[in-house]
Amino acid sequence: MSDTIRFTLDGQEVEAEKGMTIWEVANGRGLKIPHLCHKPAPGYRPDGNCRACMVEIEGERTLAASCIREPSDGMVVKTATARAQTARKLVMELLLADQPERNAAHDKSSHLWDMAEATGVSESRFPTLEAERIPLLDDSHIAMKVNLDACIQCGLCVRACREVQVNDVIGMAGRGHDAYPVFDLADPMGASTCVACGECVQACPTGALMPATVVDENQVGDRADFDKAVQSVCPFCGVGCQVSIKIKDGKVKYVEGVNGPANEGRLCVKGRFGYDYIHHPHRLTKPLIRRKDAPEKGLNVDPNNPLTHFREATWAEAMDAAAHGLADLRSYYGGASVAGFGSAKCTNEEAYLFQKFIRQGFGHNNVDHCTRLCHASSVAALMENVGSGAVTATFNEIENADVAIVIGANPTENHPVAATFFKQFTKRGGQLIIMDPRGTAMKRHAAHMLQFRPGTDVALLNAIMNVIVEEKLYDRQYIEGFTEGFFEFRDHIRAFTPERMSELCGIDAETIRTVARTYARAERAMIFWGMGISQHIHGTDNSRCLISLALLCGHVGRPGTGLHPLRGQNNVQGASDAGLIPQVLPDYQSVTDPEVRALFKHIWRGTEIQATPGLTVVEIMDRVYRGEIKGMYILGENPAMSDPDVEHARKALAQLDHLVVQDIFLTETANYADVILPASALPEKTGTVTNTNRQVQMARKAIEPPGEAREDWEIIVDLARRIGLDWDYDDPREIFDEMKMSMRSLHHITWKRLATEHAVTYPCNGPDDPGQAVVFGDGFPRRAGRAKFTPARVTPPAEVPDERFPMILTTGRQLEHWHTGSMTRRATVLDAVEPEANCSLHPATLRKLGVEPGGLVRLTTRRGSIQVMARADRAVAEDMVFLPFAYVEAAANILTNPALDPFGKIPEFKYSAVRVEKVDAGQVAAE
Ligand SMILES: Nc1nc2c(c(=O)[nH]1)N[C@H]1C(S)=C(S)[C@@H](COP(=O)(O)OP(=O)(O)OC[C@H]3O[C@@H](n4cnc5c(=O)[nH]c(N)nc54)[C@H](O)[C@@H]3O)O[C@H]1N2
Ligand SMILES: Nc1nc2c(c(=O)[nH]1)N[C@H]1C(S)=C(S)[C@@H](COP(=O)(O)OP(=O)(O)OC[C@H]3O[C@@H](n4cnc5c(=O)[nH]c(N)nc54)[C@H](O)[C@@H]3O)O[C@H]1N2
Ligand SMILES: [Mo]
Repeated sequence: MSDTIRFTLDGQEVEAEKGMTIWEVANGRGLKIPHLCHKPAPGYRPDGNCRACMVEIEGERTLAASCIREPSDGMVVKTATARAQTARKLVMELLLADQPERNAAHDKSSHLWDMAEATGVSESRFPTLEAERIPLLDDSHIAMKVNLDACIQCGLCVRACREVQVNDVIGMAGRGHDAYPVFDLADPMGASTCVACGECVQACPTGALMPATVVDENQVGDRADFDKAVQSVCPFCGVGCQVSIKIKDGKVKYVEGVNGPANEGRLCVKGRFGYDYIHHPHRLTKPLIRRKDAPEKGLNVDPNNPLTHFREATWAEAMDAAAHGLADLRSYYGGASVAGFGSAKCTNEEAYLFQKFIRQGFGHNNVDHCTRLCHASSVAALMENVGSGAVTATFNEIENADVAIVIGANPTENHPVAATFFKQFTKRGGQLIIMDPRGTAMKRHAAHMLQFRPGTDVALLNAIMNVIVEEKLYDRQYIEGFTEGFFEFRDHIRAFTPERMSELCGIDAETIRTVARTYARAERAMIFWGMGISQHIHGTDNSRCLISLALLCGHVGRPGTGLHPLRGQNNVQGASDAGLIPQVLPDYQSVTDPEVRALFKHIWRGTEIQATPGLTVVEIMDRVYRGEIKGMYILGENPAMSDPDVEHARKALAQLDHLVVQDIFLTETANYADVILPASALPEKTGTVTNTNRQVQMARKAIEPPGEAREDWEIIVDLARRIGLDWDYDDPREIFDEMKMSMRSLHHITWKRLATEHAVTYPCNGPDDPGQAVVFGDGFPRRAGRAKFTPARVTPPAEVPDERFPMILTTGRQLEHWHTGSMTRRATVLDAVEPEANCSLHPATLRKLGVEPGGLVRLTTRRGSIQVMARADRAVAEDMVFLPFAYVEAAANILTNPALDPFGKIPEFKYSAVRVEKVDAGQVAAE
């Protein structure tokens, strides 16, 4: 049977792929058939309910909805007959009869009005139906306004919510013409379980659902009323959603998802509604220098009035102070007295410049960034065993998988758009296996939920691999062809029987066996992981197990298979690629390799690169604490909140002779600065960023930075010149071109391509190749092309519960907040949804403690103590507390353990022994 169909469309013989609809074929040929309930965007199934797209098919009595009708061989289709046009007009008129007048419309430029025009209808002959039959305004949600008088029952919001984002909140109540969308059973939107991804708002063709920022108090608005729309990349997480930022009067009016390779048009609450942090009055708009008469350094600066501690300065003055401070330390104590933390929130070009600034300017490699606190251990294990630190397949490859493991990650909150693809995978029958000590929202979609004991990943994973080895479920051919170390590994794994490991991890042996068989027998399977794997003193061992598991079963290198550590920050992949890592130069080229150093010496005009790997984040902080490092340059990081045992980090920061902080806000870290340089947020600058999928994308300037704030790259270049470097970049493009000289990963990726194509995945094999979604199908970038099995032993956490600290503290994230809160606590919608510092405990634990949900508890570890509101959450194990780290008033990192993984040097954020106590109202007043 042929895969093409031939039929006649408006008198022309046309060819179409099988499975296409008449509407698609027509649209592809430039014929505009009106459509309302049909959204030609990825993920949206045509529904054929509105009849706005009817066409005539020869020999058929009734007209056909072209959005769902597939042509057949020999069919004769006419899109513009009088009959079809009259029918479409009638549909439109009936719909308009019920609409608010156009000049009072919720969205004057709605798709509905466009389509009415296209159909040749401007008003309706029909009387307006009684307005009372449906609930009208629902303004209970801070981000979205619901005006059901404009609803045409097209069901797009339901498909958006249920099928695209798979949040299952919106449904239709009532029947026929009286049907209308409801949230959960019939809650106001604001009281429902809606996670505010706004997909429904983006899908709604009439303005019945609108971004709150677009409509006025009378619910009148116009989505097309903006000065410009700029295509860029979301500034929050590593998914790298492409966005269109609509700017009006110099401010972000609203944001829409664009069909980028990662997000396919989707966004989450932060990416859609979280941008007004860039307009917050706390934005730094002028350089600041610490006053000579300032009080002691510490967390005591009021962001509304920083002038008690700092004075405003001109750029020239501030840059001089910043540069002299660093250069003086260099000449007095030597280059090693200065270290730098770069940023995974800035662009690739900025990351590259920053590491070059430290390496070239100070002659050593003591430059690092938040990757150290993040996937450092995963990357260590991947480099060791696979030969590359990046993902082997994009997360979108889950589309081709039968089985997927998500372990130690909570994508519905932390990679919400990736999560939509995971949920869709389960709807198609894919088997999702979740392994997490905490019940996550994804649990509902899982075939297996292994809620095991925290810190016992090696035990659980080794037991799974024991089953695969004992039952010979492994892929022998793959192991022979593509790996090394299997026999030692097999001998090692024999001791880890499900029965023995079950005692450690708390999952019964039979479940372990079932899961092992499910993964091993899958035709194609993927593994996704996050901080629950990496942030342990055995984080590298945890990742080694995941790698071995995939290798055993040959689940790497083919579509629908792979290893995917979900990268966190919007540009942590790119910052790492660009060399913001103490052991390696750009593209993970080791500083210990003389050839590599020679290459950079050449590109950097004679600079000698130090051959010793530099110090990592926590190691740098320790040296600062000991007084060995006396000056720091910190770009777009907030270690005074994000480092483990943060009181220690804060004391260290306070001791610095000279601290230069470059940020967009006066952060907790900037509180300790000597000079503060006001930078620009991502939507205020142009540059490239690389997401978790290895997709290099172009972020574009949508708006001017506030006041005198400057783009980060400009500030770094200026500072470099002032410490004596002969830098002469005038544009990020020149920096990108220099990066290409040493980075093979950027082969065939040019600035020009990114400017027009918006995204290219690396590795990229040619000027027309969009890049490789799946890698290592024909071997690994290691010796003899083979990946390696590295056995892992069970290691207990650095600190286990005892009598004084009987429970387990685990820290992490919430959907609405970003890390240390600097951005999201200043974003109106996000802060309104999640305004208060909180922790979560099992209801039974709360009862035992005598604490009502919403009451206060005190959490104490060996490092310190905080008070925080406690929520009841059955997802948390009875002996655990979950604490997000976004809140300065109850900073999680006062409590966390700085013990490090020996390979990745990552701290154990996910496990400390803690004491939880009730705080009485009287005590609060007294404290
Ligand atoms: N909303 C939001 N999204 C974010 C961020 C944010 O701050 N806010 N940050 C971004 C960044 S930089 C990162 S790195 C990612 C992080 O994304 P995730 O890795 O999803 O982040 P976490 O919430 O820290 O932890 C993930 C899970 O680890 C589980 N866990 C705890 N202990 C263990 C254990 O011993 N074993 C296992 N297997 N699991 C355990 C926790 O229960 C939790 O569900 O998110 C990114 N996305
Ligand atoms: N307890 C606990 N601690 C953790 C973790 C945990 O799970 N638990 N997770 C760790 C992980 S995975 C990570 S990645 C780290 C994150 O730690 P950090 O990177 O320190 O946290 P952020 O809050 O993201 O800091 C980014 C800073 O950059 C600023 N910024 C944003 N955009 C720009 C820009 O364009 N230019 C400039 N110059 N500045 C900008 C923001 O205002 C903010 O101050 O936290 C780690 N700490
Ligand atoms: Mo991270």
